[in-house]
Amino acid sequence: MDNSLFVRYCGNPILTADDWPYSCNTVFNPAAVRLKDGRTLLLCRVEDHRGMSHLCAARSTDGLTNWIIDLTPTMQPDIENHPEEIWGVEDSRITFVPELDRYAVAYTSFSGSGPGVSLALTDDFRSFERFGTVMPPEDKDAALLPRRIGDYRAMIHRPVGSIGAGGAHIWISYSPDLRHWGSHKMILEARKGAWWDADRIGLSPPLIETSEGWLMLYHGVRSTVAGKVYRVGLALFDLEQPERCLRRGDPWLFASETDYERGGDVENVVFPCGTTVADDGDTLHMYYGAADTCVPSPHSDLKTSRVA
Ligand code: BMA
Repeated sequence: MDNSLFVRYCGNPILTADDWPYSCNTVFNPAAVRLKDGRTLLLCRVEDHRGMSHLCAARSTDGLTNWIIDLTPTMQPDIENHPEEIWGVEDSRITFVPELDRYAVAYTSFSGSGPGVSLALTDDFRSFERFGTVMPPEDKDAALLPRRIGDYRAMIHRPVGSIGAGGAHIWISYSPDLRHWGSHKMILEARKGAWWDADRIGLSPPLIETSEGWLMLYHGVRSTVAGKVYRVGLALFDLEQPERCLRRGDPWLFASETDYERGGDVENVVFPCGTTVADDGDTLHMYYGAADTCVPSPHSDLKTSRVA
């Protein structure tokens, strides 16, 4: 039975490789942000026919239809200056940072040593100031918080332990300057056994600031004989001490159900990387990759106040 918190848009999927102005294999796992002019920008992961990914921006006035897609890749791997991007750039998350008046884009740089976290700043999603690797491999699923915690910037990310017991859990790290990171703490642990989030977890969209705390949508992965199943759940963290988990939901709240989520390059994957808040201030639009193949969008009636 459906226990989804979200309602799928009837026009799903909203973006596929067929919509793209140039040839590609798949379009998925988009970061999302409302621009200052109210338009929605999705920074989509686009996989080419070599299997390598880059990022490409699509803009829409209503966040659902009439997407204007950049005619060429928006952010390509820059292998000469950033060899850690040799196998592509993937799965970005966007945070608008009012203090900098710029957007911070955290993304996976797929290096020869595995995936790491890279960071870039941009004003316009046309040029990017790259900071290079901020979390070395293996690490991914990162997003910056929109404001400082005390004196420090904070980033959520998901390092992977090399030994079975190391696991794949969600961490927070702090930085004075966006380049040097420390005070690393694990904030949410993958559960064990039969749980839907038993094998590995990772941040999905950037944290959402509400009056109750930082709301986290995270993905959980369970390994089955038929492969991995990705689902989405919720946790809430303290506003001034975001390493303190205040509450964690038990059931998942979003999972693969439709044909476009169950079938594709990687079956049974829903992988959100961005949310936006609609003009009513209450409706949350969640953008996700489905089956590593396309981009649908559901919305929820989740109440969000004081959204950064
Ligand atoms: C994760 C990431 C995502 C991908 C998912 C399912 O590890 O690599 O980019 O969508 O696996 O394949």
